[in-house]
Formats: sequence, C-alpha cells, structure tokens
Amino acid sequence: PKTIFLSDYTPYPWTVESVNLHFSLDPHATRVRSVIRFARNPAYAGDTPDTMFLHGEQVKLISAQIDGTAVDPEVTGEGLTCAVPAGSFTWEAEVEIDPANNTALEGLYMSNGMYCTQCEAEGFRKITFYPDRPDVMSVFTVTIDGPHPVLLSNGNPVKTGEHHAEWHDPWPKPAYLFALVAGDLVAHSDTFTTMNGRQVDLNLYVRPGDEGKCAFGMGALKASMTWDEQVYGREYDLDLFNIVAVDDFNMGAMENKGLNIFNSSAVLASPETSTDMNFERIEAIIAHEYFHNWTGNRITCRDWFQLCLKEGLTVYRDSQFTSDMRSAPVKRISDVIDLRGRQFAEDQGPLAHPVRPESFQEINNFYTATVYEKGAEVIGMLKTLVGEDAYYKAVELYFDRHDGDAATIEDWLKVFEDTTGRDLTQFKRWYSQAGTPRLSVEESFELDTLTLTFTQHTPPSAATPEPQPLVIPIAIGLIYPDGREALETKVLEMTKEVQSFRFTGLEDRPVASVLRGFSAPVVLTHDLSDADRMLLLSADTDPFNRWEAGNMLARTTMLAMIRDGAAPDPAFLNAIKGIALDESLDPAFRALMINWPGPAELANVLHEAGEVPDPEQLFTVGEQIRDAMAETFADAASDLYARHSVSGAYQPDAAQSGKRALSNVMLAFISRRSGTETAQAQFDSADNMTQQISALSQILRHGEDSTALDAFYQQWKDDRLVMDKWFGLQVSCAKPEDGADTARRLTDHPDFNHKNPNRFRAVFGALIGHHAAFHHKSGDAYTLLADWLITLDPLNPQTTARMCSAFQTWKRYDADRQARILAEVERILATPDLSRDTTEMLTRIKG
Ligand code: HT7
Ligand code: ZN
Repeated sequence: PKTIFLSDYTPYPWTVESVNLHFSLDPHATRVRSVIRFARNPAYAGDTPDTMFLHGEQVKLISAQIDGTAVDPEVTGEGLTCAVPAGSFTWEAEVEIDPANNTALEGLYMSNGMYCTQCEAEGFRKITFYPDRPDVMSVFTVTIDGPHPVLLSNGNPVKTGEHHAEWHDPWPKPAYLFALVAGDLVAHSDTFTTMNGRQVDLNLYVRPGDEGKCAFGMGALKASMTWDEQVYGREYDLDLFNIVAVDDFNMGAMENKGLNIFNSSAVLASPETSTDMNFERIEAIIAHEYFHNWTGNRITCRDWFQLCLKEGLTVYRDSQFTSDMRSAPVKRISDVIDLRGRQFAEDQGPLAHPVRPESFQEINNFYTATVYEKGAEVIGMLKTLVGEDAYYKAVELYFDRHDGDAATIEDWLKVFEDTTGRDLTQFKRWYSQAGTPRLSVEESFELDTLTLTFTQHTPPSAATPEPQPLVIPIAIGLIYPDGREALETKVLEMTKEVQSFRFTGLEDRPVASVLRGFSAPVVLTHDLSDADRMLLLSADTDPFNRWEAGNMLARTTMLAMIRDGAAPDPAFLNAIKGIALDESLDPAFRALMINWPGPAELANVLHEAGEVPDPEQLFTVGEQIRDAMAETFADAASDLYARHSVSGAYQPDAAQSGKRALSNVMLAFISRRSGTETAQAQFDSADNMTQQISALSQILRHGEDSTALDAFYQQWKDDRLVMDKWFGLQVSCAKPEDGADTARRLTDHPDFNHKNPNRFRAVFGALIGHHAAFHHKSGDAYTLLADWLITLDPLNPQTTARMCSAFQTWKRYDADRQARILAEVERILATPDLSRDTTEMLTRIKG
C-alpha cells in the first residue's frame, strides 16, 4: 500500500467552479450524471498539466465528455486520467454504481431500503469521478429521481416533488460534505429563529415508527444553535437544517452541509428505550455535528493531515457546550477518565501518532482518540495559556480570516499569534510530537517559601524518536493543612525540561494541588503522602483535583492489594462514604467519587511501572473492592438508594440523572450483599431504560435465573437499539471464563447481524471492554474476535480496522498472552485480500 506524506502536499491544478449532479436511483444500477466546470488554479505553482486525474473507485464509467466531445480516459481501480484542454473546461460523465451491494457503508449505500451516503473521508469517489480532496471546494446543485417520497441533499430545496427533487447548496464545499438521502421517511419538524431574525426550518427524518424518539434530539439541536450564537457568535447559514437517522452507520454521525446523517443510536431517544448516558451522548453528538457547520464546513481542512483542525476544535466546543448544559466538573472528570482510557492507551502503544499525523496509508484509521480528544486538549491548553478573552478574540479572527478556506494548523496558530503577540513555535510541538508526556514534581519548603521543581519527559516512540520539551500549562493551587486555601488557581507556564517555581509568604507548609482541572494531557507523578491526598480529597477547591486525590488513593489501595495482598484502608473507604453521604455535593459528582479505577487503567499503571498485569488478579481485586465498598455502605446503601430514587416524570437532565447514577451504585452494593430482590423490584416497576437496565445488570451479575433477561427480550425484541443493549449486557455481565462463550452464543442468535455495525459492536465492543474476559488465559476471546474480524473485513473494512485496536495493548501482558495475540494478528494478516485499512492497523500494532 502507498504511504501518503504531509510534506508532499501540493494544490490541485484546477479549481472546480460548479458541480451539477443528477441521480437516477436504483438499488443495483444507480446512474450518476455529473457536469463539472474546471478552471486553472492560480495557486498551483508551475504549468497546468495536460492530463487530469479524477478519483473514482467501484464506479463504472458509462460515458465521458469534455466540452461536449466524447473522451476515452484511462481508468484504473483508483480513478481515471484524461487529456484536458489548457484553459477552463466542462467535464461531463455518466457512471453506474451498486448501492445495494455496498456493505462498506462508504459512498452511496442502502440501509433498510433507504439510500444514504457517507463521504468523509474519501467516499465521494465511490459515487462518481471527482477530485476527492478537501481543498477542492465547489458549489453543488443536485437533482434526484427515485421511487421514494423523501429525496434530500445538501443546501436549500429548489424543487421537491414525490419522485423528483432539486437541491442547491450556495456554500462552496469539499466533496466529503456531500450527502444524499432517499427513503420512506417521516419528519419531526420545528423552526429556529436566528440571532438576526432569519427563520430556519428544522427536520429530523426517521423511519416510520420512530417518530416518538425525536423530541429530545430536536431540543438538543435548538439548544446547540442558541449556544453557538451566544458563545461563539456563529449563526446558521441556510434556510433548512435536516438530520436523518440511519441504522447502518460506521461512526456516530456526519456533519454534511445542511444534511447531517446520524447513526440512529446517536439521535433517537425516549425515556423508555434510552439511558441517561444515551441522552447525554446524543445531546453531545448533535451539538458536535452542528458546531461543525462553522468549524469544519465554513472553514474546512486543506488536507486530511489537518483533521484535528476541525475535529479537535469541534470536540473542544462540544465539551464546552456539555459543561454549560450540565455539570462542568462532572464533564471534565468524565472526559479525563475517557482520555486516559482511550487516548493514553493509544499514545503509549504501537499506534501512537501526533495530533497532526505526518503520514498515513488509510485516512479512515486516523479518526482516533489522539486526533479528536488530544486535539481538543491542545485547544484547551491554548485557551488556558492565552486566557479566555484572547481565546475568543483569536477564534473570531479565525472565522473572519478563513471563512470559505481549506485551512491548516499553521493558519489556526497564526490567529493566536496575531491576537496575542505570542510566539507559538514551541507550543506547536503538541501537534507534531506523539506520546504522552510524563511530568514529575519535587517539592521543597524553607521558611515561608515553597519551591516546586517540575521535570518533563516524553518517551521516544517510532512516531517521535526525539521528543523535545513542550509548553505545559500547569494550573496549581495551595491548601494549608487546616483546609484553608493558601493560593487560588494560578497557571504556571513550563517550557523547559526542568523548571522551578517559587511561592513565598506562606504561613505554613501547604499541600500543592497540581494540574488542577487536568490542565495538560500528561501523566503526573507527584509523591504526596496518603494524608496529603486525604486533605485534597476533603478540602481542594478544584473539583477535578478533589476527585483526582480520591482516584490516586484508590489506585494506591488497589495496587497494594495486587502487589502485597494488603487490605483496603477502612479510613479511606469511610472518607469516600462521607463524600457519598454529603448532600451538599452534586449526586453525579458523588457517584463518580465512588467509582474505582477499572482493570484497564490498573493494567496500564502496572505496565508503566515495569510489571506484568494479570487480568484474572485484576478482576479478583476489583471484586474484593466492590465487596469492601458494599460492606462499608452496609448501613447507608438502602437509605441513600431510597433518598435518590427519582419520583415524578422522567427527565434526562443532569439533576435527575445524577440521582439515578448514585442510587444505582447503591443498588449494586445492595445486590452484592443481599441478593437481587431490590433489583427485581426496580426492574418490575421501572418506567425508564436507565432504571430497567441497571436493575437487569444486577440481576444478571448476582441472580440465578434468566427470567428477567427473557422478559426484557420479549418486551424489546422489535426495538433494534434496545436489542443492542440486550446483546451487549450479557457479555459485560458474563463471568470472565464465560465471556467468549457468551459472545459466541450471541453470534448464533437470529437477531445477530454482523453487517450492522451497531450490533457487531454491541457484542464485540462489550467483549473487548470486559478486560478479564477478553484477556482470559484460554485465549478464546482473541480467537473469536479474530474469526469475526476476518469475516467482517471484506464487507466493512472501516469497522473491522477500528476493532483491531483491541489488540494494541498486547505488549503489556505475559509471554503466553502476547504469543496468543500475535498469532491471531498474524492469522488475520495472512487472510487473502485483506483490506488496506485492516492491514495498516495490524502492521502498526505488530510494530
Ligand atoms: N466528521 C465525521 C467523521 C467521519 C465519519 C462519520 C461517519 C462515518 C464515517 C466517518 N468517517 C469519518 C464525524 C465527526 O467527527 O463529526
Ligand atoms: Zn467531528
């Protein structure tokens, strides 16, 4: 496979002035006619070539003309090459494609009888021949003939009839933002009046039967539109904003201009079928895709190496939105848990790459936690360094200066340099260096002065063999032993490998609260005593570091159990109980405080310390901790459970969902100690999915029979999103030794369909997420996953390749597990005609 390098970028020799597309829809023989007006690109250095290359894959060329004269281009599996005239010219072509056989879900494909598209990153080339690169932007007009009542494309409708529609999108866009949908759909409609008084029609199109699951998504869309006006001054720019829900989709959603397409799991919600976590995720994804209208669509990426320009910024914006809509501390803590779990694992393993990668074989493999989540952290650091006002000024300049552009990270950083006068040369290393920096801090105290000496070190990796020091914003505060704050949050700017900061005029030796709010995505080593951590746990004014103190104590406790068989310290367990009982605190925050580090986090910590994690032992220690917690809460769990049970109508808001989170942790403690009676009662009376599924999970873990599981199936067998939960839960709740068998048995179930990514992920995502089951010493789970990846790869390379990341942590484990994983990786790699996607992932994982 060919490797593409950032350093090889050159502009396309032509600009595309306009694109007219006509679709005649047919499941196996859709015809696409294109009329594309090309002109010389003044930004192209050198003579314009006399042949033109257009991307095209799996499209059959029927006819082609240039300026009305038939031409006969040379066609390969990747595109076509054709002689072209010197100046402007018009390319016309007709091609045929086969959407019904498109199981890769990229390009134009069918899902439950409905046509839909997915063009990011390089799917448009599966629709017709085109310069399919993000820096080629054009105005699209689209006509559609098809046997469906609803025919949609980007922009504003020009004509819409029963079997014919015409759409015009006035905003120049790259082909990856093109979209088309045709189906027998129903709309949930509303309107939004923008800050300048323009009325926008809003529609959420769904399959008949799903109308009752639209109201929340529509509300989230309107809230996002208002928020982007109020916080970033961004107004929507078309007369219409459409969202379509589709069942077969590789990712969460796609920000096509004016026609967002969503995985139905990322938009459809009702109290009876969706959990609180589903509602929160849906709200965030709707916001994310909507925010892309400015950060991604109006200003797009010059090339795919700049992916973090739109994704990092948009993730940052959606996290701001969620913080504003819900609880900022809870959002921050949850984001950091997620970052450490997914992004750190990536950055510390064989798949490590910079936020802006410098080479790739398959761009679909780079929609990663590093590009998205570390990319968002980099924006957060920039904001911390320049301050709130300068941040918004710089972003305003970015919108003014680059509206309509295909931009780069250099453009992004330049607006910050121009508004603040700062030199961001060193800061830019966050975009070019892979690896998680390690930051350690040493303290010394003399008279009234505390000196903090920080050392930074980024471990070299294949992607970055010689890392250089980064600019690290370190937010700190100081707390006196009596709990008073000695210093409010202050941001230190670390630029050197080793750097000291002094704090004078102190009454007493304080405890330093370092990296408040997790102000940089680093691994911090700070040798605090347990007593110091206990102080921060009870008195830190920074909610993130309060949680972090508890998390570090929990880590230490579990590591001591693993290493020395030590019993957990009752004082610490009681301190956590004290927080759980503290009614002055948000229940959602309290629920997070009771949460102990999971086995994947512990495995990583052990690996970092040069030890080999034993998944079975990690599982046992997790069980012991849950037993100890259940004992600690023996006299309080029932009362806390009852006090936080929500009465009245279900609301998916932060207040109610926090209470449910806390009460369901108590339900777990009760079930562990006293059996499943309370869980069964909750299951029987539940009027919402959060309560029903939490109860079911306790019944599966601690109960004896499958009555509730069967009842759940009977109740929900016609709801595909709930059935995904039914599949996943059985794997998550299985005993480690039964995990692979449970997953295997579920793949034989008549409702299992590996072609549907949601169902495939329900089973195998759950298996991968069940650490002790996936890494069971038999190696059965490795083999089962490999078998199914081999089956799925020819049908859907994108989803297969993403799932391969389950194997990225192989080096952490013992020689036997390593050998078993590597054998499966080799077996997959030896499969004839393995996709480029999967080949690249596994080759990188092998190292
Ligand atoms: N920008 C989108 C990324 C994307 C995608 C979405 C659906 C299917 C395949 C895809 N490949 C890339 C989604 C986002 O970040 O908002
Ligand atoms: Zn995005």
